[in-house]
Amino acid sequence: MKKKVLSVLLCVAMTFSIFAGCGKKDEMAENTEIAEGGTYAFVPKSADNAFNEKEAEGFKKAVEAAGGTAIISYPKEATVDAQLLAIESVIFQGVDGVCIAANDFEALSVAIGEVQDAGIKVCSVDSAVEPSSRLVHCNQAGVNEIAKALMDAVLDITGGEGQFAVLSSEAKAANQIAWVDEMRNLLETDSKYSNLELVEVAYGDDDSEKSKDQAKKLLENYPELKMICAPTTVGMLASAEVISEQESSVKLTGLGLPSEMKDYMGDDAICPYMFLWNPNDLGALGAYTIMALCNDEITGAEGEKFSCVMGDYTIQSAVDGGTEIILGSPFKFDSSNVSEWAKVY
Ligand code: RAM
Repeated sequence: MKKKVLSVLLCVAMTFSIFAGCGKKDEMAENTEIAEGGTYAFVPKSADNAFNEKEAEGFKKAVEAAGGTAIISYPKEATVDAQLLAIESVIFQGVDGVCIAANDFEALSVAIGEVQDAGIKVCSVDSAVEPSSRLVHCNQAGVNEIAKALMDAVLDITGGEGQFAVLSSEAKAANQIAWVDEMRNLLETDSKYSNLELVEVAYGDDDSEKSKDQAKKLLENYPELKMICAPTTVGMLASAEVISEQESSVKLTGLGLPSEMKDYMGDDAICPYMFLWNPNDLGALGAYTIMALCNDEITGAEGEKFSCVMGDYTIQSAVDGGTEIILGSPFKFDSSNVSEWAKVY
C-alpha cells in the first residue's frame, strides 16, 4: 500500500461543496503521512446502537490484523446530516477507503460521488448506498431469505392469522426498505399468508425512545394486534420493553441481538424466537472488502471471487441493480441457544 500525503486529500476535500466553510486546512495539511498498510474508515449508521458497535469492532480487528489503520467515525444519530459530518471527518484523515452503513440510500450520493472522484474507494455494508455510489455492497443475507424467515415466524407465532405490525428503523434505509417490501410481496403473492393482515409499518429511526413511542402507539391503536415484527435490533429491544411494561399479550419477532433480548425470550415469553447474523463478522466482511478493493484484488464486478479468513465469496448481482457480497444466512435464536449467544453479541 502506497503512502499518501494527507495534504493532497485535504486540497481535494476543500473543494467539495459539502465541506465548504471548513477552514482548518493550514493547520492540518502539514505533510501528515498515512501509515503503511492503508487506512480504512467505517461509518456506521449511528452511535448508541450495540449492533453497530459490534460491526465496528469486527471492522477494526480485521483491518488491524492486516497491518492497517482503522478509523471508526460514528454519526451522533441515525440521520443523513449526522452521517455527512461523519464522512467529512474521515476524509480529513486521509483514508484509502471508506465502508458505509447508510441511513439513507440516496441522500449521501453527491457527497460519496465526490469522495470517489478524489480516488477514495467506497463500499457499503449492512444498509446499502445506491449502486453508483459504491463499488460493491456487503449484505448480511439475501433479501428474500430474511423476509421469508420473518414472515414465516409471524405466520407460526400468530397461529396463521390476525393482525401484525412492523416496527422498522429509518424509512430511507435500503436494508429496511428491501426487507419490508419483500415481506409485503410475500403477503400478496403467497396464499399461505392470506389470513395475516399487516396493519402498519412504523419507523423508530433506530432511536430507543422514538422506537418505544412507536411501539406504544401500535399497542394503543390496534387493540386486536397479535404481533410486532421488528427488523432492527433497536426496534426489537424497544418493543420488548414496551410489551413487558404494559403486560401485553402481543408477541414479538424480528432481528434482535441475543445479549439485548435474552430476558424476553422463551417458548411462552414475549419473543419465542428471532433471527440475526454475527455483526462482528459483518463488520469484518466490510473491512476485508474495502481492503481488497483498495489493493486492486477486486473491482466489485459481478462474478469476481474473493477470499478472506472468513471464507470464499463470489460477488453477485444485487436486487437494486448493483453488486453485493452475501455474508451468509440468517440464524435462528430461541430459548435453547440465546444465553450462549448472548455472551458473544
Ligand atoms: C440494527 C440496524 C441494522 C440492522 C440490524 C438488524 O441495529 O438497523 O441496520 O441490520 O438492526
